[in-house]
Amino acid sequence: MRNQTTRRDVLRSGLAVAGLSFYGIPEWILPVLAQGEILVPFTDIPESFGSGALGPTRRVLDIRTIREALTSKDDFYTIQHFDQPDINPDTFRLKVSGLVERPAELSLAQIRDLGNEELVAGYECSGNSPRMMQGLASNGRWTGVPLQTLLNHVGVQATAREFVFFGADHGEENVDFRGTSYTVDQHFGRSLPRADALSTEPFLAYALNGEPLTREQGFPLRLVVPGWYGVCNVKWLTHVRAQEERFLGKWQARWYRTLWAEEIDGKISYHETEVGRMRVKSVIARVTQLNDHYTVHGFVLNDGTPLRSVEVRVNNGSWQSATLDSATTDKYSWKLFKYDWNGVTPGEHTLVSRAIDADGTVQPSAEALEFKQTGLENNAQFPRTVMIS
Ligand SMILES: Nc1nc2c(c(=O)[nH]1)N[C@H]1C(S)=C(S)[C@@H](COP(=O)(O)O)O[C@H]1N2
Ligand SMILES: [Mo]
Repeated sequence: MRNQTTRRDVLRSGLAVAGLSFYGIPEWILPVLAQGEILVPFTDIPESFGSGALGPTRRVLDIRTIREALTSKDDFYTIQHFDQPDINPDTFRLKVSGLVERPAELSLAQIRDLGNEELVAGYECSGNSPRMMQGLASNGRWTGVPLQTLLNHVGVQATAREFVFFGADHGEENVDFRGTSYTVDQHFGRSLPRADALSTEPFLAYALNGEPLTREQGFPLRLVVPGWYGVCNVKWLTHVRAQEERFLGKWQARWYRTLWAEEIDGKISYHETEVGRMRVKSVIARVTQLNDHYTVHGFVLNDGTPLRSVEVRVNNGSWQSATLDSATTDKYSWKLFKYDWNGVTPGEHTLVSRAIDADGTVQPSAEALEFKQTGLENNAQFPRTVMIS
């Protein structure tokens, strides 16, 4: 018998689990406003939802409070899988091993001697979504050393194909192999292929916005891979290993994957991809009123491809151009935008934004993203509702 399940049913089935909450339910923090400015209330924020601290070591940014290019260290979202290790900076060493000419163990002072450069980069957790009111995203100015400088310092062998980055944090993990489960202690680890690792972009950061990293941000050293999802930015970085084999650790090969359905010749086929570069996403963060003037504010994150446009649409009208903030033009910074909302009438209104990059990639509508079966990498357009009184 032919399977009668429709394409839509197949696609929907994968979405069923996405409704589960996994971060808890804290309190909203009241956003700070400029003088005279009134925050127009969103009517789409579930009462059960909150931002701020999600327990001692996790934090969501209330995106209605985004006023400046950089997120302060105390607001910067934070998340990780194990406990936050407490690292003594005096005894800290970054180990570089494997297929390098001169394996090394570098102190913090030696790393600082390698370079003192700056990089503005924002990122979001690949699990960021409407459910989290898009608050697993932030933007910072990092100080540190390009990874390339470190790799030149130790000398990379020709056979090195994969570069693995381990954090000091670790815990018991199950590794399943054909019906047998091995419970072993593992460190958080992520990898980059040679071309990406040797590019000028990945960055070893020891400071955020001019101050040493806090413990939750990965003190004393972390990796920042600009344009990639948060998971790639290994915190408490203590070991870089160059190897020939592909790295198949849990956080690389299993936990951070996306299952896609694809229609080929009228048939659905499925494939899985790793979580890597950020998919272009714009988000409306707040709406303000100053006298009778209304402004829609938001941000865009992507893989660093220049943006062609950011657009806002009111009540299913036509897409209108928003203006990008000149304070956020760095390649990997998030881009803040504003839209002057004219002709506002009392009542409830729906606002949505979309970003289009220079390659013509358009931020998808939720419907266009139905081919994505699993919850990560949700860059769908995010309609917001506001009440004008
Ligand atoms: N060592 C280590 N680094 C890690 C993680 C982790 O669990 N351990 N979590 C990753 C994930 S999933 C995200 S979203 C970012 C969050 O970085 P932040 O806390 O600085 O915002 O850290 C990444 N780096
Ligand atoms: Mo994440």
